[in-house]
Amino acid sequence: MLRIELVTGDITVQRVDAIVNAAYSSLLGGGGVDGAIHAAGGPEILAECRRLRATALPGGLPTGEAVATTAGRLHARWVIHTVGPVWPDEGAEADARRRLLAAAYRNSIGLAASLGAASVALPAVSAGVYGWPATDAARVALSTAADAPAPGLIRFVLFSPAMRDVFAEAAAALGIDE
Ligand code: AR6
Repeated sequence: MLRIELVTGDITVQRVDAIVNAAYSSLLGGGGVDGAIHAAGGPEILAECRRLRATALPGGLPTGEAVATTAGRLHARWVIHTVGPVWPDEGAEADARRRLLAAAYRNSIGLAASLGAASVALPAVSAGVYGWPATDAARVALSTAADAPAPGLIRFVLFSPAMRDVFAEAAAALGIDE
């Protein structure tokens, strides 16, 4: 049975098996939730990202894909790094980019499940620096999560009450119980 939760708060303090990071493709850190996760989790996470860059991912992590590292000092076993797409300036690009945003969620949740995680916390990927409009971001996030093959808990951790409200409205529109 899949449970979807919407909470307002800081993803770095969640007690779940896996925490998803909205990363930059270099995996070498950045601002926003990425910066917060590295700051709270400590240098072990960055060290493992650097090892991945030196081995499996010399070109960085492609948009829409996901990779796991240690969660360092966080109350989780894994950080799952994914790269969301930047909101396109041209409308014609929107559908292709939207598929990439869905892929980022699907691959993150799928990787968490395959590692054995029973609970996963996710931020609003692409809805910050990458400029994705909140309502659309919420719709993509929730519809993808509702289709996830994994049993267990999917918790969206929204940084502001306003973003939580947007997710709650999208959940209601999609008929998703939260
Ligand atoms: N907990 C939960 N959500 C947070 C937190 C937090 N501690 N901090 C910020 N958010 P963003 P993106 C929210 O910009 O748009 C980075 O520099 C934030 O309010 O972190 O995917 C990376 O290195 C917003 O709603 O990610 C990349 O270069 C959401 O998390 C780039 O930004 C996502 O905002 C990725 O941009």
